[in-house]
Amino acid sequence: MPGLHRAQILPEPELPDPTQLLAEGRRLARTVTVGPCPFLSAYGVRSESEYKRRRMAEGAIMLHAQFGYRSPAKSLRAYAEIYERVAAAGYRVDRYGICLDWSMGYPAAQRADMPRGTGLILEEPRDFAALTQSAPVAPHFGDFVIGTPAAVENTAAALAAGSTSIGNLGQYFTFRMPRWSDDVGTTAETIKALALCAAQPVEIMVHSNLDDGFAALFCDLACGLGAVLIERYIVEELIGGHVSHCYGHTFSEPLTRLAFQRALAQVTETPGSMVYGNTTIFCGSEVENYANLASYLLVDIIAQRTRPTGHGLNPVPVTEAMRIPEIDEIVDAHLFANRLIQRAGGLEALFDLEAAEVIADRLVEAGQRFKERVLSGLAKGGIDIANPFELLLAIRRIGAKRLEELFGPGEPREDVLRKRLPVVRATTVAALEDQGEGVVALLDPSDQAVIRRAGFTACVTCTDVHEYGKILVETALGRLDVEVIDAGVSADPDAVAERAKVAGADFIAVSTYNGVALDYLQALRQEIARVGLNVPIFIGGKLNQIPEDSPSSLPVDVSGQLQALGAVVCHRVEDMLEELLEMAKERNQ
Ligand code: B12
Repeated sequence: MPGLHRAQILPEPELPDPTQLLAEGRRLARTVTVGPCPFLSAYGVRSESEYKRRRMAEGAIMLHAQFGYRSPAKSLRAYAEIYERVAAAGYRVDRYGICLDWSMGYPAAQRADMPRGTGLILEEPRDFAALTQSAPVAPHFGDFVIGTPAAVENTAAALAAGSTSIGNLGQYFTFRMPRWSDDVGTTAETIKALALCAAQPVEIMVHSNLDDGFAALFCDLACGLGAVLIERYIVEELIGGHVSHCYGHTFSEPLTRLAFQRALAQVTETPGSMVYGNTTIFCGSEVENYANLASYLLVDIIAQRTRPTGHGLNPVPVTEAMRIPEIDEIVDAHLFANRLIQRAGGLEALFDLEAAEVIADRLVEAGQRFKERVLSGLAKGGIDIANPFELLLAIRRIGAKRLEELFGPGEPREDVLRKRLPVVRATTVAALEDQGEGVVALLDPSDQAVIRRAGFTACVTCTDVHEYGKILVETALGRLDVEVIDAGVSADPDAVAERAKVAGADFIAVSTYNGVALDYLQALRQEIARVGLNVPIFIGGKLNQIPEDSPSSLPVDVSGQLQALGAVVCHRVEDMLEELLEMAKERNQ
């Protein structure tokens, strides 16, 4: 097996000393502690994990609501109103996941000049506290806190606001802040923040959303469970904290969704933060999305009833694939979920739950092998696996695809993705590949041949962590013998332009989701002009942005403006293929 070499992964002659970073985080814990909030006082608990354990013992199913509007006033209203309206109907919201904007990952002092997305921006620590004072619901600061350049300041603000569930370690591995290349600094801040949590006198759940991290990109679900074990090793064994895992976005297959929960129950005692809604199955029809919602919630209800793991259930509003859900829509989803919990009583007797246990055992066994192979492979390559700094940075730099290729527990097989037969097949990446092939198959074979003959080179990229659109585009182009130059994920416009220039690309394909479409395209056009390139740009994904002067603070569609700037706007991959066919006909003449 080809190995890894330190010089390629960590070429720096010197890296920060983890002992000092850990000491700094622990020192900070003398002054930064968990502040009061209505949730902790109303239930008489010191932390959310204490509350979760109590509710698990009572056999209660907990519920999670997710929101974070650009307008702080609207977010404050949501914090109070969702709780009140759900309570008025006789139900309870246990926790709120606060959807901070991704620009919150920049240190506050540098944030003003950086790009921003569509979520909530809290300027001061007191803004964190104002939010959590609005209702007795557990505040979960699950994104853009731990794992970012602003990890320490955001963790301190979250703790002081009474939050005892803070993330997102998953994001550390995959997310790169635009215009921020200092991964050494980001890792140092992450270690300090982890130590600050670990040194608290109460249990802080370091939240990791596996789908935000590598799990969404593995082809073998066993690697996802292996990631849990590796994160436990780093946070619990090396740093002395507690890590709490969230899964769900991409877990569309009922049996493996249930099996993964069972596997988590086998390998961890820390309650789970939440099980996320299966957002990837949501479509453009609200009515049909009620069926989607019920399909995954039922699995999660049965999972918690028969083996409580503390995960809050997340009823995703039926409008989520179309827009950022409104307060009313979040309340509706909760009323639906609570009624479903009542109606699902006794349903478990109809299922063969043992089938999930069998898969869970396979996940645990193969996940452990993945963890051991990763750690021993890194050690052989010269990485100090007792040093959390080196381990975190090395894993982040190697990335999901290579880790799986090198250390996946499946049998080697040349003809499959990642060159290994998955122990338990993860469905998302495989489904995208099938979808890509399907799109190409819709083209007339003679048109396919025309595109193949043109011998195009494409530079493909995405502007943020959302990588599925990019994978889909790459698959379709690959099937048409277009040479794909991978300009990476969360790629800055200048790097994309350089890459396209060096590769002699005939066109650039951009997938974008984080509400930056217009700014990104403008910057990319400037950069390709700077390097002296004049090629078409195809752009697809979520083509929206919050206008500078918007009173509503909601993103609006910018397709028309993108088109006016000369981009080929693609609502489907087919739109790009039609245009490529015309380009190919011209070239082949
Ligand atoms: C999957 C998903 C994720 C996954 C991504 C996993 C991964 N590694 O890729 C995870 C869980 C990580 C994630 C995280 C977040 N997400 Co998200 N996510 C989604 C979701 C559910 C699906 C998007 C997707 O990948 N679809 C699959 C693609 C293949 O299908 P499609 O989108 O329909 O695309 C079609 C075309 O557009 C075309 N296409 C796409 N790109 C391109 C490019 C070209 C060149 C061409 C030709 C065609 C093309 O191909 C498809 C088929 O025709 C959407 C909601 C939704 N249902 O759309 C939210 C959504 C995109 N996310 C959103 C947000 C806000 C986030 C977060 C910022 C939330 C947070 N605060 O943490 C984080 C981002 C974190 C970060 N680090 O940036 C918002 C964006 C809001 C906006 N812009 O208005 C959305 C819309 C949800 C919502 N309604 O609020 N997310």
